[in-house]
Amino acid sequence: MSLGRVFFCFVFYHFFKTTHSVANGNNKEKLIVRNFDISAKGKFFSKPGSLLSNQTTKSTKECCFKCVQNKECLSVNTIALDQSRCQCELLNWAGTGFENQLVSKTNSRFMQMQTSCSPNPCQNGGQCTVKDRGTNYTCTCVGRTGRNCEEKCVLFDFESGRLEGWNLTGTAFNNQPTYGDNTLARGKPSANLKGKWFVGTFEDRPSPSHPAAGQQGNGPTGTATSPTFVIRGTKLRFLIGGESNINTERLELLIGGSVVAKATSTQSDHPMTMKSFDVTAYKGKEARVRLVDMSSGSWGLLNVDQIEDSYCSE
Ligand SMILES: *[C@@H]1O[C@H](CO)[C@@H](O)[C@H](O)[C@H]1NC(C)=O
Ligand SMILES: *[C@@H]1O[C@H](CO)[C@@H](O)[C@H](O)[C@H]1NC(C)=O
Ligand SMILES: *[C@@H]1O[C@H](CO)[C@@H](O)[C@H](O)[C@H]1NC(C)=O
Ligand SMILES: [Ca+2]
Ligand SMILES: [Ca+2]
Repeated sequence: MSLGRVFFCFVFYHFFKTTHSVANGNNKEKLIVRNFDISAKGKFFSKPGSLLSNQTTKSTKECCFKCVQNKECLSVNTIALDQSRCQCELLNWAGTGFENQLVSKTNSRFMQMQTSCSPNPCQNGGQCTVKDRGTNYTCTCVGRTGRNCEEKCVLFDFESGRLEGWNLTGTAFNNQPTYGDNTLARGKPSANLKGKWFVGTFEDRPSPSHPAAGQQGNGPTGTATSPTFVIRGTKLRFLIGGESNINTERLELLIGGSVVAKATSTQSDHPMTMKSFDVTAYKGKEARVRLVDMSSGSWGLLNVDQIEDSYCSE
């Protein structure tokens, strides 16, 4: 990504604002400065529908100047023809992710006017495309959402190895999350975790340096309430396993402190399976999930992992 690297073509442009009446001789004159960044050398930008005009200018700078004068223009291709002439293409496109639209050509340059995409406001690998003549932008996000791709769709995957911001009661969740496939390490079926960590209230392996197969057993009970998040999509998905008993082992969705949905494991077993809640009615609302282990008896355990909002795959 070379945006914002080199300011090559500074254009000072006298702009005569003609909204004031000529009669009072009070035309406002503004000095507009436009910087162009070299986005690619030895290559030009080629995207159907982006070419505004094609002309010959004396210099690269003159080409930039033509661009500034054209209200639709956001970038230029210049191709040096000889010492005193260059082919100047005015383009209506600017943004990031242009690399796969470039064509190699000797003595050519693709330069973009500085816009609201430079520097790229889209986070987490999102691509920026300008709109409203460069004064605004839209982000195309990958696995994220929000205006600047700042919001996660994977809400809780426990991959930090800590229950950061979770509110615990009782003792069942004190040693959570669990590192690795600890049920498998105990000679039981795989927990079917995603990544390296999950929450398993029978397990006791709170770090890689704790021995595999460590267990706290069915005895501990308690709850773990997540930090708040905003519901974006139509579904809240999660992996859930352990005892199949909604009264004692469950995952709850809380809105404004009230339980609006709850789920338990499909069968009393360790492997987690994907379940989901339809959350269409709660779009835009703040929510939390609460994990509940209220049993000390046989199969009194809950496994949970990968709690995600479906928004990014809709
Ligand atoms: C632009 O003009 C040049 C001559 O200056 C010409 O060679 C080229 O084919 C033109 N390109 C397009 C896309 O019209
Ligand atoms: C830019 O566009 C967004 C919508 O995509 C809008 O909410 C925002 O107000 C716009 N900003 C400006 C400065 O026009
Ligand atoms: C944690 O939960 C308890 C019990 O519901 C509550 O009293 C307390 O305020 C909560 N703390 C935080 C930081 O949310
Ligand atoms: Ca995980
Ligand atoms: Ca328990």
